[in-house]
Amino acid sequence: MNVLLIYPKFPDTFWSFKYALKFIRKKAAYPPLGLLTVAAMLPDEFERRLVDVNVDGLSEDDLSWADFAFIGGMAVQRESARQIIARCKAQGLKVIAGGPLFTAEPDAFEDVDHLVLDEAELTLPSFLEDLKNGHPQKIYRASGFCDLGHTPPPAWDLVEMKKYASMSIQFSRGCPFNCDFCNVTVLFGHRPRLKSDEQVIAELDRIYDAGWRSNIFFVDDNFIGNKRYLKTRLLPALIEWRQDKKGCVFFTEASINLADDAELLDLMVKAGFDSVFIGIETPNNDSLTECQKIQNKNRNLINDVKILQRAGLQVQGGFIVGFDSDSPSIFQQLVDFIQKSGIVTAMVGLLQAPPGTRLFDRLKKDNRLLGMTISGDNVDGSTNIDPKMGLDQLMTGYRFIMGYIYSPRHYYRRVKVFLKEFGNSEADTRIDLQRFLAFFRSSIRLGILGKERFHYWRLMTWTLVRRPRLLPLAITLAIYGYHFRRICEIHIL
Ligand code: B12
Ligand code: SF4
Repeated sequence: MNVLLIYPKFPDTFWSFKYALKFIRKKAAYPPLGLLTVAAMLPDEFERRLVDVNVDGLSEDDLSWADFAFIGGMAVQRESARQIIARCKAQGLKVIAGGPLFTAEPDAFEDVDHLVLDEAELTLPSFLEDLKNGHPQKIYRASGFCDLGHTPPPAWDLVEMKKYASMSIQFSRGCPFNCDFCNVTVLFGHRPRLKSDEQVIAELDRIYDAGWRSNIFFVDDNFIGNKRYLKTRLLPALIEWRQDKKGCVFFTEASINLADDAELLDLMVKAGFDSVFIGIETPNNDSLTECQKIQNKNRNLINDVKILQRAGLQVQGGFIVGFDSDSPSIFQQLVDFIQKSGIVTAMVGLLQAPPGTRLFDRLKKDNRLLGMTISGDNVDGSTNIDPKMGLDQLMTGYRFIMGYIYSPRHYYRRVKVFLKEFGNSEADTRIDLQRFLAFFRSSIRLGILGKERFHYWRLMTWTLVRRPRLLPLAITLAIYGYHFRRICEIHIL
């Protein structure tokens, strides 16, 4: 049995990092961890090949080799997934699909032969059993959530790591909070489920033994969902693991209450974390109440961000505009917040209602949904909601925010605010060949040809004089800025 695992293409979005990846000659930011995990669950007698369309073409040879195509992905990959399914069907392949896109929208994929939905740990065994017995069903669903203690390590032998900017690992799924626009708790539950520290270390060993010496993304919904386990088991194990390792630094996603726990913060930095993505959403307390993001309420959010930055974590932030409680003053308020906080990577999106969320149900009842699905890209200025302030005003305000925060002048100013604040992290600050080449290419593209050239050299000079250790980071952020600006120019402004 030959199984071809196919990961559809990401369009050019904020998250694709397309324009930044060119500077470091990488094809994609992250490998398809879901498909690699599924691959590891297939019986040994199955031959497996992986084609990540973001790094390699899907060839006729691949298609004619395969008996089955296993396709996974998220909503933003919808169009590419459709095209791939059509090609596979034209070739006579049986198509098996799973992962977030298909789990959220199974009815939209009539032509898929077998929809193996929810967590594969729960549904794949029944499909494989039925396949063996010759009567596989159209759809497999699970009612509960799996125990991650039984999830096998991803099949890393199927990817060429050097084509990616970062590797990925998952420690937990689920989140203890309950924000009404978020489908994480619908998909993965409230009680964070964990892999053991032994499992995580074994996965890291595989990645390291395969030669990887760079960024590793802990793709958890909320890394700090179980603080006790982190403090007593995982972080001490990571600290020990890193002692004789080179080059590996971690980043993850967490909730803002990380700023309240100095011990946890200290352990994370010692364990090698140098950045964290946080859903800040809005400085408007009424909007936080509206969406039930209670953990962000009644706090000095800028101060919280500074605590994290001083401790040695770069904070990337997710922001949303378009809540019912937002008045037109929110646009300026948000811009001021972002500039002051020194959150360089600020992902601002319009409020969207993903199917399955409480927000979706509420707006559906009120007849305020403009569409039953979301685009899947939270930074493209689209929404399926009829906003209270009116779509035109919201879009004008949104364009103002994006134009402002990603203009060279304000972007580079923000980088400096951040670099001034950034404490000592375990960040890898060596100037290796890849970094040297990135500097060389950025000097030409941004420092000579780019309209940001003045800001670019001013930042590099300032960093060299005041924070020389952070020069590689300044270069990386300049390159990110170029990517964000290009995406804004093409899709939003
Ligand atoms: C890492 C990640 C990313 C990475 C992507 C890396 C990559 N190349 O895949 C980045 C940062 C780029 C990203 C971006 C976004 N993401 Co994202 N992301 C995640 C995250 C946190 C982890 C994904 C992961 O690797 N999980 C680990 C693997 C093991 O799990 P898995 O992929 O779900 O696979 C399991 C099952 O789904 C299933 N499965 C998966 N594939 C297949 C295939 C087959 C054939 C079968 C049978 C089963 C199967 O089996 C696996 C084992 O159980 C998830 C949340 C989560 N907990 O999964 C969100 C998630 C996938 N992202 C989501 C969203 C919405 C986004 C963004 C819009 C931003 C945002 N708001 O978060 C952007 C969109 C991208 C863009 N604009 O380009 C949603 C997807 C919703 C949907 N319906 O598609 C999720 C579920 C989070 C959420 N908010 O609910 N994301
Ligand atoms: S804290 Fe983040 S992951 Fe958890 S429910 Fe809220 S938005 Fe979703």
